[in-house]
Amino acid sequence: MRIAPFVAVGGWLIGTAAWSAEVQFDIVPTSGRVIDEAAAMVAPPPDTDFIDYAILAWISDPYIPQDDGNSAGLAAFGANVLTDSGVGQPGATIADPFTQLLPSSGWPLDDDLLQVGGSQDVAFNVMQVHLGVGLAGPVVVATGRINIQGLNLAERQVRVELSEPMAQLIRPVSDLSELRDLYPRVRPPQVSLAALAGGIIPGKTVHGFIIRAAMFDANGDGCVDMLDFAGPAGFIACMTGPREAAGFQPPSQACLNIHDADADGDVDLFDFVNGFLPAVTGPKGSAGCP
Ligand SMILES: [Ca+2]
Ligand SMILES: [Ca+2]
Ligand SMILES: [Ca+2]
Repeated sequence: MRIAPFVAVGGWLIGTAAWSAEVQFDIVPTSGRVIDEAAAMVAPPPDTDFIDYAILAWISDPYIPQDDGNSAGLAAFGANVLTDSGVGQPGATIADPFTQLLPSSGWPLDDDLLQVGGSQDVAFNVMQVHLGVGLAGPVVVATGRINIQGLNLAERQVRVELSEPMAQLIRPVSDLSELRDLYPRVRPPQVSLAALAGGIIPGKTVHGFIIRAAMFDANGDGCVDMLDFAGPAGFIACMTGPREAAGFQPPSQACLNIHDADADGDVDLFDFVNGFLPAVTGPKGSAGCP
């Protein structure tokens, strides 16, 4: 975990009372195959070097005065993307309607991306501000890819998460004189926009995701078939028999990750009958695994 200070763009209007609302953030995979929805686990397709992701943000429990719902929303965001992949990561891309807050849209430090951030240009392009962003539900604020090149995901899973998320909100202005005080040189017609950015508030992260090999798919082709039974790293190669048996030798971690259906530390007949067999799809291109 690394701490990175949030860098605000010069000219931002800070100093008004923070609008009381909470902003949540999550990072979700947008490619690969979801193998456990609840645990947010994704298995990459074979022969791929990247898993795509999106960073989402949304305003929860907002205090929005009636009639002012359209003059609020997300003005800016920032977060770090952390992974334990151990390989260098590419930068992220900021999504509309935000523009890059920082010179780089993600500075890699080892395998982490620091300060992925974007902002609406509230101070300088008042007329172009998009209101309501993040109010109705999660919006994509940035996209990117996690590099998994050369990683053996059967041996080790890769965690992807956000840290230090921060947000700045556009908040409704009930009294136009408040805006005139803050923008003394802005002409009256522009002041009628009645929205301004409040202070920076810390966001809350939801869960992130895990990249790992799919159960029983030893060769990572997305199907479970004879190749995964009898081939390299297949069920036969990993089979140890029950851990209660005399002379039991534990299998490798990779074997456990892929073939130990009941997570009891062995690969035995129970795992075959209750895990592997029900998971069989047939070979790639067959009806069970198109
Ligand atoms: Ca397979
Ligand atoms: Ca067992
Ligand atoms: Ca087992």
